[in-house]
Amino acid sequence: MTSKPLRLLFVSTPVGPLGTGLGGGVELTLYNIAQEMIRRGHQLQIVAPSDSTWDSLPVVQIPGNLQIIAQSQERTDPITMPENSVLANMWDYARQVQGEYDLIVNFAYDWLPLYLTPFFQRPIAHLISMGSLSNALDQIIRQVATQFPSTIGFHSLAQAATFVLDEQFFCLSNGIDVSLYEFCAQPKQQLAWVGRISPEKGLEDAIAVAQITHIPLKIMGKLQDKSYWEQIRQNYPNAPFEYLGFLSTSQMQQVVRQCRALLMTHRWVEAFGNVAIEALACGVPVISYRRGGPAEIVKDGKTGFLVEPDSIPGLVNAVSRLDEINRHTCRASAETEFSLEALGDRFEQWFMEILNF
Ligand code: HBI
Repeated sequence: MTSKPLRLLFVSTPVGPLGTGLGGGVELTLYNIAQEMIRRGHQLQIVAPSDSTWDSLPVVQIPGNLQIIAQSQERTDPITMPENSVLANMWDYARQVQGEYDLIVNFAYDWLPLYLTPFFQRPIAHLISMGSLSNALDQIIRQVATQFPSTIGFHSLAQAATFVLDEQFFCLSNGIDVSLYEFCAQPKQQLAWVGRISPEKGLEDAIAVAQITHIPLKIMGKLQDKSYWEQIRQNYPNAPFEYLGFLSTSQMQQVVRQCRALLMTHRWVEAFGNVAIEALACGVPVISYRRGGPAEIVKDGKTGFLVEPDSIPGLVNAVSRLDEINRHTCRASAETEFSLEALGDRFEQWFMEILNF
């Protein structure tokens, strides 16, 4: 606990209202850390796009047009802003109320809040939720890291490394409410894949594993790229897989906990991999490409297996070794390293560093 309660303003991602799954992993992170900060006695206000459905937390809903998702743009694309931008509107609101808060926390992976930092009277902590995708964003992140040391926060060292920063940054890892996940000792003969269905997540490799091993694959997550999904279905007409849609955390963990393993087949440097710690919390081993955040979460041979990136034979071999993993070890690693308690400690440490406590 910091010496005194902090007054915190959390400004959400502009790609979708909270509760729709459009915000991907950063939505879950925001929810978890907001809950934990309130539990610790801090005052909290969340600012998010209209139609957010988080009734259990204090959300100011801001109208305006959503931002294009950064991963759909080219590295050299100029920064784009729609007319009546919800991102601009959220930050205009933050400007107006900043005097009521000790610290503002930015959850958007966007240029504007970073550029606005020196214009604000209150410090802004930036949680960067993905690896490097855009030259313009990389540059403004480096600029803020230089001008405002330790205000840039990442989820993993691999993610931070994609930005080539000399300056100081803070590594938060991530965390979940482990009590929402139920341990399962005796899984069914099935595998899980959870994530936004979009090319950077490499779903086709997991389906190839299902085809080769004849182990049914349960797919969960937001169907973000329909043409990509149709392409996969055409390429693997007979593979044993079932798409269950975008499920709530409790519905998702009900399915994942009964699986022999979670497969992580991402093409890009996954900033962290929330689904990995969610699976571990259910006692489910994680088989992941040795790439990005999951490589800092999975203990190879202990809580799952790290596989040579993009190697389907590597994934298949790891599936054949699953009986070497003790499912209790998976649960224990979630409880010690990735609990809300552990996450809250890291965020408070970050806030105190920024506020020079
Ligand atoms: N794109 N422009 C933009 N802004 C975001 O905040 C954003 C995004 N794409 C994906 C995303 N956030 C989240 O799904 C990931 O950070 C987890």
